[in-house]
Amino acid sequence: MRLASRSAASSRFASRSTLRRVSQFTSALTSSLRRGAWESQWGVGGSPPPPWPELAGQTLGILGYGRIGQALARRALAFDMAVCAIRRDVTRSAAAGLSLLGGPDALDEVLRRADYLAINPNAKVPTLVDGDLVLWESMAINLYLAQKYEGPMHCASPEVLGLAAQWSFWAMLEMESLLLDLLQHRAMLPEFARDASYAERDELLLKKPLGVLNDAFARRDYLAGNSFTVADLNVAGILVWGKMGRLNLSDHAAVTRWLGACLARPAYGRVRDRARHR
Ligand SMILES: N[C@@H](CCC(=O)N[C@@H](CS)C(=O)NCC(=O)O)C(=O)O
Repeated sequence: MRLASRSAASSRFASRSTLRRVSQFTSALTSSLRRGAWESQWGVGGSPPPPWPELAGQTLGILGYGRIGQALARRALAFDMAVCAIRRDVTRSAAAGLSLLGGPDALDEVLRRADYLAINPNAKVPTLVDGDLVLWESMAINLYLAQKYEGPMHCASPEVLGLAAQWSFWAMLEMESLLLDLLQHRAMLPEFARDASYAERDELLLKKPLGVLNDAFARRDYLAGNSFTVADLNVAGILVWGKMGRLNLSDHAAVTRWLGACLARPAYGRVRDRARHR
C-alpha cells in the first residue's frame, strides 16, 4: 500500500513516497557500508543489477528548478528517473540530462508527464494506492482504511459508519474553508499579506458550527459514541487547523475537552513526530 503525499502546487513535487524511498534506499546502503558490509550486487566482473524498478523510468516533475531543485534532479537521475522541470527563467540553468526544462508555460506538460499526477488528477495530496484501488480525498481515505482493517477505528455498525460520514462531510462543508482561511491569515501567509479582518470574520462564522459541535457532546464523549472513532479522526483532523490558527474556543468547553483528548492520543503524537522529522 502506498500513500503518495506531495502537492503539485508546492515548489517541488513527485510522489513523496517515491522520494522517501530514494532516501531510505540511499541511507540503508550508507549505513551498511559504515558497518563494513558491502551489499552491492555490483561485484567485480559481475553484470550490473537491473535498475531499481520502483524508480527507474518514473517521471519526476520539479516546479522551481533552483539550487534545491537541481540537487533533487541529480539524485533522481542517478536512479534512472526521467526529470521534467520548470523554472521561471530557463536561461539560468542548463537542461542537461533533463527530459524537459521549460518556463511556466510548460507547466501543463510537466503536470501531464509526472507520475504522481497519473494517480491524482487533482494534483493534490493525499492519494492512497492500495492494490488496484486509487483513492483520493482524505476523509474518504480514512473511512476506507477504518473499514478495511479490524481494530478500534473499524465502524462496528452501519450507524457508526453513517455518523462518521455525516460528521466528515459536515466538517468539510461547514468548517474547513473557514478554518483554512483563518490559518492563512493568522499564521501561514507572510506578515504583509495577512489581513486581521479576514480572521475575525472567520471566527465569527465559525461560531455556529462550533456551537453544533459543542452540543453534540452533551450526551456522549465522542462523535459516534463513547470512544474515539474515524468520525473524531476526520473532524479533529480539520479542527486542528483552528488550533494552529489560534481559534478562540473559550465559549466551547466541550469542544476544547474533546479536541484535547483527540490530540493527546499517542497515535497523534507519532504523526506529529514524523512530520517534525521529515
Ligand atoms: N479535499 C481534499 C483537499 C486536498 C488538498 O487540498 N491538499 C492540499 C494539501 S493539504 C494540496 O494538495 N494542495 C495543493 C493545491 O491546492 O494545489 C482532501 O481532503 O484530500
